[in-house]
Amino acid sequence: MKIAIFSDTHCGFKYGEERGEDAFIAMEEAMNKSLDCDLILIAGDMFDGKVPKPEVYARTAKILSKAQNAHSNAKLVSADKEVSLTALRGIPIVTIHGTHERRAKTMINPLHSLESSGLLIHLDMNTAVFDINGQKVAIHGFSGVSEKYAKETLDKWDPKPVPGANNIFMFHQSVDPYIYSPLDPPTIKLNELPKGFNLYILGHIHWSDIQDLNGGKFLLTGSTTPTSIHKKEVEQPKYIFKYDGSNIDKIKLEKQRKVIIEEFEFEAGIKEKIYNLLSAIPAEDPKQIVVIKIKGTLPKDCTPPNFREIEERFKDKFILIINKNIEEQGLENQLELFKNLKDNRLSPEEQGLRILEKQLSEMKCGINPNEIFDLLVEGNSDMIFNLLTGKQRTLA
Ligand SMILES: [Mn+2]
Repeated sequence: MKIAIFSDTHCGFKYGEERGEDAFIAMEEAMNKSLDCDLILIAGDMFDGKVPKPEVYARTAKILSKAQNAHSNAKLVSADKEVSLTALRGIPIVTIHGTHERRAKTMINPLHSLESSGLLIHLDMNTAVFDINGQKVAIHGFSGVSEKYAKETLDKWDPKPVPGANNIFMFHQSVDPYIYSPLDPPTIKLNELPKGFNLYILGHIHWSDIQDLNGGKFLLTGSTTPTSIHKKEVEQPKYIFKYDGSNIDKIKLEKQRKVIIEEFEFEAGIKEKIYNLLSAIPAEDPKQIVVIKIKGTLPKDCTPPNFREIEERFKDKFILIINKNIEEQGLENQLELFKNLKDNRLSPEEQGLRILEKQLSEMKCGINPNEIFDLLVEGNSDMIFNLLTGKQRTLA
């Protein structure tokens, strides 16, 4: 058997901007390199947003549809959900949704839409069993849930390996020690994952890793494209992976921009230092992404430095990202909300969810904030009002 695995393609990331094509280029390369496999597994965050633009949706769908014209030896044996025959044409694609696509349970997310279009199988606490050349493979998919509820949701589902099959557990969460944001701590630990699986596949974290776990393998896929750029992911290439039932092969993605991260302490003459560094790096095609991180404290009564000139001067040579993390003296106690957003890059949605959680718990309200938050975001406030006032008892 040959199973292709990748994750976090983030289609739609910076769509319409200079880096807007990168996610599609990487996903197309990942897909082309997967076309000699029997199954393709995508571990979440295929899209960068919950409601992708029709342009983004169409381009992603077109890339996925390549699998339907390729050959596969995989035959569906059973599934605990309805699977359309169309999704089984060519190489079946099995996915879960990630943090970026997650919407309230009662809503349609973009993976549901792709499944309705017959392009893939979307697992949300579901298991699909395939036969590949007489060998059984069971894919158990745990789509992304809010970190706070991950452990209790997983315990409740309690997936069990299918006897006689090669069992793959695919999920998209922070798992101790693989943590995306310290502000959003995981409730699942690596050594507490359900036992008895041959392969554990984790998306979500954008750098990759492979280790032994529970007598099988653990694969952290990493992303196919950099979004918010972590130092760790810059140190390694981007990959897709191929699993033969026991071993994992790494296949490097070639069509990547080079990413350079340089850190500076805020001090006199900093602009000149940055200017000299940027002048010394030779230009490349495609343009490199250069991330300049500036740390330090700005003396009182000193105007914050302006890097517009530098950005303007090098905009044709690099994609330049200047992160100014300079604190002004006396302003250390910045608003917590602002600081959290800035330092941890929590989306406004995650931040909003946190506020709602806090308010509901102060009200001693038993409603799961995670379930109603997306309804609120979508403007479904009447239903929420009725729920909170007791006029309505269930979400349906
Ligand atoms: Mn992601």
